[in-house]
Amino acid sequence: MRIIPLTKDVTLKRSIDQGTDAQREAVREIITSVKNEGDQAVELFTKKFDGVALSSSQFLVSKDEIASAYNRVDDKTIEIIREARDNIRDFHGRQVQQSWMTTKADGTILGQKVTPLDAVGVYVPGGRAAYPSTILMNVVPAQVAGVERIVMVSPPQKDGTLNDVVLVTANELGVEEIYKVGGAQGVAALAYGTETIAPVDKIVGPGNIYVALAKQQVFGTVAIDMIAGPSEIVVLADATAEPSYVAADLLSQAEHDPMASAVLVTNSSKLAEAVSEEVADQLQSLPKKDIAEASINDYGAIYVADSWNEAIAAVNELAPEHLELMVEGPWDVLPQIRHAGAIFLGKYSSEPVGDYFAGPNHVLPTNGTARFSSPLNVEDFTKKSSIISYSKQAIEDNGKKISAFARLEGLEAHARAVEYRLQTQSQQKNQ
Ligand code: HSO
Ligand code: ZN
Repeated sequence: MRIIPLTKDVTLKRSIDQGTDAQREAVREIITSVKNEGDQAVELFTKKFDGVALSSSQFLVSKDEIASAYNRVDDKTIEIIREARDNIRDFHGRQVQQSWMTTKADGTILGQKVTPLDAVGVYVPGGRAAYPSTILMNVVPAQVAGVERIVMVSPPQKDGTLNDVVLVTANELGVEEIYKVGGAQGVAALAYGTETIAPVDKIVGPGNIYVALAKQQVFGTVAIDMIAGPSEIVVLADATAEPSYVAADLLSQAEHDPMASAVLVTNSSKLAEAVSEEVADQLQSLPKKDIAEASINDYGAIYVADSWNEAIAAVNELAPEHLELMVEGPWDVLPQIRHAGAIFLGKYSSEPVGDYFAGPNHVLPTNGTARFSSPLNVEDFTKKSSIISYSKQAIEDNGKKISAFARLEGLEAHARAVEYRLQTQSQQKNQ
């Protein structure tokens, strides 16, 4: 791994696929067809892109399909999924926001009413990227928020089925509406609805470039989550860190994607050397060696800082998706960290602990967006309404100010609407 002296202008080499004009145009056409022709268009695109002829009556996964998936997934796996689900539920349960009201001395009541979204669609990618952990991370917060209708869509395999573990995970969450529909056509079906798929209010979940572009294009008709870039990890380590742990954690994210970025920031050149060697060693035996190696070579780096303060500044500059603090006193460092999607403290908090099991969400801001955004959370599946109940006393005390404000903006009807309330009963009758 490259060892680079830390200079002031440290950047995490990142790249996100923005798509080409041709891809954007292709997605636009797919969306328009689904919007206009519904199921018929979805059938056509499923045949064309997934290579399987499903009629719309076969889109919905049946109870039999779920039952048969259970036959091929072992009990241990199901137990682990359940335990992870429960941990994630527990954590997200703490995020629930209550509606609130406040009463003023003049009798005015103001408040904020929190309401879950009615319907949410979760996109689950096909193939090897159909991560059951990601299903948990997207569905659980929606359920905790109180969303009544949660729909999953996922591209069918060539034999017209979905991955067994995907079905089992969905069932363990109680998701009953699962459609074997994917790609841009799946996103369009969720956004506009078809004869068999009722539209949703928000679409979340990862997908390939066509899915990402489709989500961007239906945004406004529905809400969407953030468009995630390749995985990122920054390890901030001092001389006390265990090199094999640091290397293993860097590789854990490098194996996600050739464009994933794994970076070590340290003030110890001894550690830098040791981690560099460990990474090279550990790489050799990884099944996904090619991917991890490409990521490490093209996007990986070890930065050696002259001072600890410079190291911290670099981390904040990078604003990584995942940050590990493998330092002697991680809790003392925490207050200095301003920008990171998830922060892992101490040598036992390996990043995959958060990917699967601890409870916090693994859908995190990438590409420097941790500067201004947060992990996927319960609030993402709710919205708020303001509550205003003005009292007679309050309108009498403040009405003139309000109508004056309205006239300041040249809005006479606004002013009069308020002034109607200021007139006595008899005045109103005489008008
Ligand atoms: N580290 C990935 C999430 C993931 N890892 C899913 C394993 N499965 C992005 O945060
Ligand atoms: Zn991961």
